[in-house]
Order: sequence, then structure tokens, then C-alpha cells
Amino acid sequence: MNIATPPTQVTTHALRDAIVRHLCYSFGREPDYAGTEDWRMALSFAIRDHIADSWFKAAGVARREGAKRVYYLSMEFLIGRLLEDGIVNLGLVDQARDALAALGQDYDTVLADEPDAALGNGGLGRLAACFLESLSTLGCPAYGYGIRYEHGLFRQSFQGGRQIEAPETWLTQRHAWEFERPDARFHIGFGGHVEERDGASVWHPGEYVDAEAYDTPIVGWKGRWANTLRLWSAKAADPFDLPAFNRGDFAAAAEPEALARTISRVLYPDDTTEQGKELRLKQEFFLVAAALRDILARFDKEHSDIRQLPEKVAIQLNDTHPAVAGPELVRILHDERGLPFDEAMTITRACLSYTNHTLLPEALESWGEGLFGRLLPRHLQIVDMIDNEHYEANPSRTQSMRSDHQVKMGQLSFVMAHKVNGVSALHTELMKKTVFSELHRLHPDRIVNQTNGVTPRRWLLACNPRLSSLITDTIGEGWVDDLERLRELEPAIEDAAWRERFDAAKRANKADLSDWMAATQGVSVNPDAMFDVQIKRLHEYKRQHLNILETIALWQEIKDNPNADWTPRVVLFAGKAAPGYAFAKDIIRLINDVAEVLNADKTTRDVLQVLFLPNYNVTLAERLIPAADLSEQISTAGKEASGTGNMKFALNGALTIGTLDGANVEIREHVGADNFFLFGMTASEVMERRKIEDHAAQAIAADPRLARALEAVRTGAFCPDEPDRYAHIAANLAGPDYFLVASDFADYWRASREADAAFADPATWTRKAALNTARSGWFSSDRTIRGYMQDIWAARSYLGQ
Ligand code: 26Y
Repeated sequence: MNIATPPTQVTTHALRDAIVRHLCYSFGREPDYAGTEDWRMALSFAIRDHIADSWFKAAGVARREGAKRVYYLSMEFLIGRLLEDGIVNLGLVDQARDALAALGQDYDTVLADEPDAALGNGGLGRLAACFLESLSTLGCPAYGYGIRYEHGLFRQSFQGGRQIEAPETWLTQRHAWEFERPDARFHIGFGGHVEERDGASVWHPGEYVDAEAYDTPIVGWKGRWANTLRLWSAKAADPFDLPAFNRGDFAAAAEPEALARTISRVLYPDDTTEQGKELRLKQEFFLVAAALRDILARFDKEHSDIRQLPEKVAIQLNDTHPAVAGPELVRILHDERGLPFDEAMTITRACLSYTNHTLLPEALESWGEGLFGRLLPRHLQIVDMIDNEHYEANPSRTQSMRSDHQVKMGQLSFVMAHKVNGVSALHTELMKKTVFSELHRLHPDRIVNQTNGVTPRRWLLACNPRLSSLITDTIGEGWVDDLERLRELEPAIEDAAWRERFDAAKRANKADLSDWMAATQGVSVNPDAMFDVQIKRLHEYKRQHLNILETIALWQEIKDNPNADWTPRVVLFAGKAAPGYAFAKDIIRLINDVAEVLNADKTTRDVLQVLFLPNYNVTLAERLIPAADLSEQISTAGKEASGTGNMKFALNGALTIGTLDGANVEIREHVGADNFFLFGMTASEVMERRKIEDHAAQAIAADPRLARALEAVRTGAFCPDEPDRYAHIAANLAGPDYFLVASDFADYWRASREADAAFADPATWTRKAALNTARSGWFSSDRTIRGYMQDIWAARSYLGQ
């Protein structure tokens, strides 16, 4: 096979020729008649050719070496745009920019044409995408398995301040990265019955849907390795009902196709409540069944003894969503391949491991046994066998996977995994003490921690070229795949001239963001103000309402005393609320209403502005994070499993204002307590505080600022046309206030004013900001993946083989 020149040696000239060749011969367009999308596709194909070379080489090495593969099963991959990622990782930024310029095209315009693939809700999906990139950077043979949703996360807009959801249509634009694999297609069964024959059980599904693979190569740093993201698309097993068609019943003829396709039609848009939707369980089994068949087919090609499976296969469950992998693999090994049940269990457990991403009770999946048994009758039997086997040894059943006529996916995952991990140190400790306390007592070595990380290629090198060049100028480019080397910046931080360069990079990023907001939102903001940013899914535990309450209180105080020396602030929000989560949607509307009033207030708007940017996605995050001064990580302690946005901000030189929650704890340890604005109760103080019945009323009575801000919300100061619009929010915060907004308010205010004072002293601020960058190296997802490879997967790198 002819492998092309190593990517880093690609010349501008060669790349330009490749672009033109693809434009003409892959897309049938002459350069003079090509539009931006044509150029984007042609450039993508030219880049993809080089990625494919790394990809073939990597696959060849893995096959030749009979390598152990890591399989990351996830219902979500929030990959965002891929073109810049590919260009940056291949080291072809200058060549691509120059080649396009030579063709009369603007690089940034062409890159901006790519749709943002939002096949995920938030943190869990984005983590999966960072992990794939790190697995490739580290040369660990791996596949991501997911679903090729036709519609990703909904598109968000605002009407009268309210969130409006519209379907996301990434696939209607041309997508450059995937290869359809008609030969990788499996029949997936659902329903039917179980037949007992000669002491064995045979599942006869009542219906079938086909899973067809689409492969996207994911290239690592310097193109040294590329792994595969394999997404399954649902197709009708029997595409067409010919007799119906011949009868003239065309709708009935097309029905099998339409029914089958609903499985991969939309991403489940809810990261809070499990509504027991049958379709969701179908999606989960569809992913798992297709992935396991694929994994076993690859194993069978390379090996003959199924008992070797754990030596060659590591399967990671990204939360409980793919948890039916446990019973499904046991079913295949026992029912189909004839291994004794015990042995099937041992092999399965040795292959599987499970990551927990939340302790929120409402987000822990469980299925009614009626639904589960109807859709997966044999699996329900196997779940009961697993449960019995497990509890024969351990008679107490308080954390059983089978209670209240439910199948509990968290417990099932725990029992079927050889390792179970949390995603930050605090979260892992809380797992041991709360949801999994009994199982942890039975299996004290099973729970391990792997604190999350983010890929520095996307989240610093690509999204923040100004800061990246300063870093590379200062310490060389070794930091890109050895992020802890950012520590080498520390001596430079003591140099005032260097700090000025750091500052200039941040200032230019902020100016870019201001220009973009003026152009797209029609709002102009002061780029010298502090950019105070909270971007994440809307949820009461994340407490966007704490932020807006504090902003209201600040506005009221500025109005009282407009001539005082206020630190100018631009408070930015972005994030989507689950369509069925009314309270979260009301918080969005409140923030938009507050923004309207504040931004129109001539006495305050020079020092305080508020903006909620619509349609938060990966691309918007890449724009906002490099321009942020202050990162809001203000969840109720004990509720945010880790957070990963918090890491991206620190890495890009923003200071965190935050609680001791999730990975904030570790970020503060790394960057230093002086460079972090800490406030609020600890997780254990939170639990104590909740025992006080009128905790909110007490907090409000003790804090006139809070009382006044809440009163403004309650009486409709921001919505005079409908004064009681937010009365329920005020009532909640004055009453049950489960997330302790009122109780943390006073300390949040204090920390916020400390941030103001620090920002007013630029030399000090810049030093703190730069120290955040220098000391965030540990939060690379390369470090996280090394941890999984060692502690969970027993997998290795094949770089240089
Ligand atoms: C049950 C179902 C509808 C569901 C779907 C999505 C449940 C949960 C989710 C998503 C959870 C999620 O994104 N969790 C986040 O995972 C991040 C990566 O580990 C963490 O950083 C973050 O704290 C956590 O909220």
C-alpha cells in the first residue's frame, strides 16, 4: 500500500492541488463556480486523505500486533466541528491557510461553514469526544461506539426571552468525515419470547432492525495515530413491503423503514429526568447489541479461544446508558456460545467497566420490569440470574438491582463491572458513601477515581492561538502533548513584559468576542470590563439563578451609589434547558428579562451588562472560553460530579469563582488557593444545612441585599407587563430552596467583590490568570486516559510500532 508523505511535510502547493482535485473530481465543481461549502468540503477531503493514511497505518499495527482494543460505549459524542481539529493535529494550519488564500478563499470563513455535530447533551458527551482524541494522541487502539442521530441536540433560540427549541439538522448539510460501511451491518432483535429447549434458553425476537456502521476517523496529535468513531444508523431489516406497495398502499409500504429509522432519529434531549421512554431503551439496546456483535466479529477474526476475550477487549460503559451490555454479553457467551453461566459472567465482568457521572437520584436510570421484559425478555431473565448470583454471596438486598419491579441500571452496571469509576476525587468519595455504599462495602477494590480532563489540542492550541503562540514562544511546543510542562511558564510570569503579552492575548480575544457579539447579537460590550462567564446546561444544581440574583443585587447597589468605583463587568450566560424542565426554562427567561432592563439602564450599563447567548454548543464554547476572565463554577457542593468547562477556563487563564464541588476542589489545589475565589458550603455542610427547616428564610432575614434582590424578582421588577411571572422562583428560593441558593448567597457576594477588587489591580490579576494556565496541565485528558489504561483497561500504547 502506498502511504502518502508524512503530513507534516505536506507543502502548501501540494495541499492546494489536492483541494482543487477534490473540488473538481469529488464534488464536480469548477473553482470559479464553487461556494464556501464546496471549498469546505474540498479542503476537508484533502485533509481527510492524510488522516486516512494515519488511520490505515494504525489499524494495520493493531491487527498485526493482535492488540487489545478499548471500546468506549457512549450514547453521546459531542464532537463539534472536526476540520480545524484535523488541520491542527496534522500540523497543517499554515499550509491550509495559505493554500486557501492562493485560491482566493478565507480560511476562517471556510472553517466556520462546518456544522457543529452536537450528538450529545453536555459534559458526558464532550468528555467522550476528548477521550477519543486523547486515545489517538496516545496511540491506544480504540473505538468509540455510538448512535448516528439524524438530529442532535435541539437548536435553541429566544422569543420574548423564552427558549424555543428547533430540530438540529447537522446531517442535511454535507458531512465530510464519515465512511458508510454497508458491510458492517447487523440484525438487532427486540421483543418476542424465550424458548426453553434441552435445558438451554433461546431468544426468538419478535422484530428486527438493522444497524449499519458509519466510521469517522479521529486523528491524534501530529497524525501519529488515528482511531475510529463508529456510529450506528438504524435501517429497516425488511426495507420495503412490496405486497402493500403493489396493493397501492404506499404509506404502509414505507412503514417498516420509517419505524426502524426512528431508533436513530433523535438524541434524547434530557439530562435530568428519565421518563421511561421505550424508545430510549430501544436506542440503548440497539447501540449495545450492534457494538458487541462488531467487537466479537473482530475478536473472532484474530483469535480462536473466547476465553481470551478479557485479554483483548476492554469495554467502557459511559454511564449506565449502555448497561444492557452486561446481560447481552452474558447472553451471547452463555446462550449462543455455550459457556457455563458462571464462566460467561466472569468473562463479561473482566471485560466491562463503568463510569458514573452523576449522583442525582433523578438521573439514575431504571426501567419498569414490564417494559424491560417486553422489549428484552431474555435479558430480564439474565438480570435476575445475575442478581441472584450476586446476592447468594451477599444476602443483604438493600441496594439490589431488582426492587420495586424495576431494573436498576446503576446497580447492574456496578455488579457487572470489574472497575467502577467516578470522575473527580470528591465525586468518587461520595459514590462510596452514598449511592453505592453497600456495593462498595462488598467490593471495596472496585471503585476507583479518574478525574476528568480535556484535550489541550482543541481547548487551548486550536481555540486560543494567541495564548498558544505565546506559550510556544516561551517554552517550545512540547506542552501540546505533555501539558504539565506548562509549569515551565512560571518563571516568565514574574516578568512584567511577559505578563503584558499574556494580557494582550486575552485583551485581543475579548475584543474579537465583543465584535462577534456586536455583529450577531446587536449588543456592544466594553472589552475592558471583566468578562464573567457561566456556560453549561441549565440546571437548578448548577445555580444560574444564584448568579443572576447576585447580578440583580449588584445592579441595585450600583444604582444606590452610581459614582462609586465599580469594577465594570459583562455577565455572560449560555446553555440549553431540557425541553421538559420548566423551572430551568423560567430561569433562562428571567435572565433574559433582567438583561433587557439592565442593558437599557443608562446609569449602570457602563459598569454592568448581562447577556444570554443563544444556542450554546462546542463552537460557541471555543469562542467564549479564551475570552473569559472569570469562570463561574457555582454548583451546590456535592452535586456536580466533576465539570470539565471549569478545566477549560483555568487552562485559558480565567480565574474561577467556585464552590468546593466536583473537580473545582482539585483545580484549586493545583492552581493555588490564592488564585481561586472560593465560597460556599462544603458537601457535608450542605447536608447539615438541609436539616434546618427554614434555612432559606433565615438566610434571607440575615442578608438585606439578598432580600431586596429576591423582592425585585418576586414583584416583577423585570417583567412589569406580567408582574408575577417569576413569583414561583422567588417562592422556591424563600421556601424549600433545595439547592441552597439563599444560604450560599452572602458568601458568593463576598467572593464576587473580592474578584472585583482583584480585577481592579491588573498586575495582580494577570499574574493569577497566568498561574492558572501554568498550573492546569494536570487536567489534560491525556493524563486521564493514561489513568484508565493503567488502572482499568490494562491497555497500552502502540506509538512508534
Ligand atoms: C438518563 C439520561 C436521560 C441522561 C442523559 C445524559 C442522564 C445523564 C446525562 C448526562 C450527564 C452528564 O453530562 N453528566 C456530566 O458528566 C460530566 C463528565 O463526567 C461531568 O463533568 C459533569 O459534572 C456531569 O454533570
